[in-house]
Amino acid sequence: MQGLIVKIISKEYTLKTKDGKIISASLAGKMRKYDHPVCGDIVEYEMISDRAIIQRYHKRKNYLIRPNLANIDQVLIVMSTRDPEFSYELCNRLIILVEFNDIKPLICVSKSDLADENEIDEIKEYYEHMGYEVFDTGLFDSASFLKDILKDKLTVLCGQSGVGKSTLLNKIDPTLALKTQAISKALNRGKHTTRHVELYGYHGGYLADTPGFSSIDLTSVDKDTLASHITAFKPYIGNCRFLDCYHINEPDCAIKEAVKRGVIKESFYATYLSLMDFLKNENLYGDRHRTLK
Ligand SMILES: Nc1nc2c(ncn2[C@@H]2O[C@H](COP(=O)(O)OP(=O)(O)O)[C@@H](O)[C@H]2O)c(=O)[nH]1
Ligand SMILES: [Mg+2]
Ligand SMILES: [Zn+2]
Repeated sequence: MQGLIVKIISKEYTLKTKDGKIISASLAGKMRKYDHPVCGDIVEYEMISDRAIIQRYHKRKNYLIRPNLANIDQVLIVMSTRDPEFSYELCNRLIILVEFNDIKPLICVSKSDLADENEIDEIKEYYEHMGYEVFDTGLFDSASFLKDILKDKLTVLCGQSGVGKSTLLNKIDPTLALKTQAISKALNRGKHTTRHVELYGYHGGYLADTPGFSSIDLTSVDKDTLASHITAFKPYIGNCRFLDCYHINEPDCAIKEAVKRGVIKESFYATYLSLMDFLKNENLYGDRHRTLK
């Protein structure tokens, strides 16, 4: 029988079954020595004397270490115009990390009432021009766009504290805002507490909140393939003189040409360069220190 893992607290797994029931389950003994399933995993379970026992998990579409989740459809990056101030640099880094993990990024510019229209248009133009979807929302908006975005999808919400994530969720479902708030607090207790991830059902899909910006892990990012995952770069991949071009200082680089022509924004490319620099020097930092600050 099949189920989706929606919550894990130590060895206790909570599954949503195919017919919509919520049940608890544990891992089969044979699974304990291997890679454990995580929230978002589709699992096969058997009923063994009234207890659901997870036998295996299905092949994953993608996987994040922190937050520990699988099969994510999209990450909604919430960035406010003010308090805190909009940062292209942070937004770019998140986009690139999300895309490296084969997840679709969506950008939500919040607190649009605190900036003038030109500024919002500039942000939208910047990202839309490179192929990304951008939404904006302010104090007086209903945020109904969010309902459509979340429908039938597993969405991870991320963004610095104070950008307006809870406010946004409150507008579409106050219980959702409360639930994700509780988890953020639990997650922020201390750096080394076990992270408990939970998926909240909404509109046929699921939502997971993340505690903060620095929590997306870099451990899986690979400098050899990073560029080919980036939407803004994709139209130019394969057009460089060298097949193994890193798009840094090689001659006849199609990415650098696109930056010159302004079709890839210079500051976006600069974020790519700083990430590559970080990855190239990773041995200096040590493998366990790859979470981007
Ligand atoms: N002016 C304005 N303030 C907002 C907006 N959204 C949220 N806020 C305020 O920003 C603060 C942080 O919001 P909150 O939803 O708790 O942020 P979170 O930490 O991302 O969940 C609160 O004081 C909100 O009232 C907005 O669209 N416009
Ligand atoms: Mg909040
Ligand atoms: Zn190149």
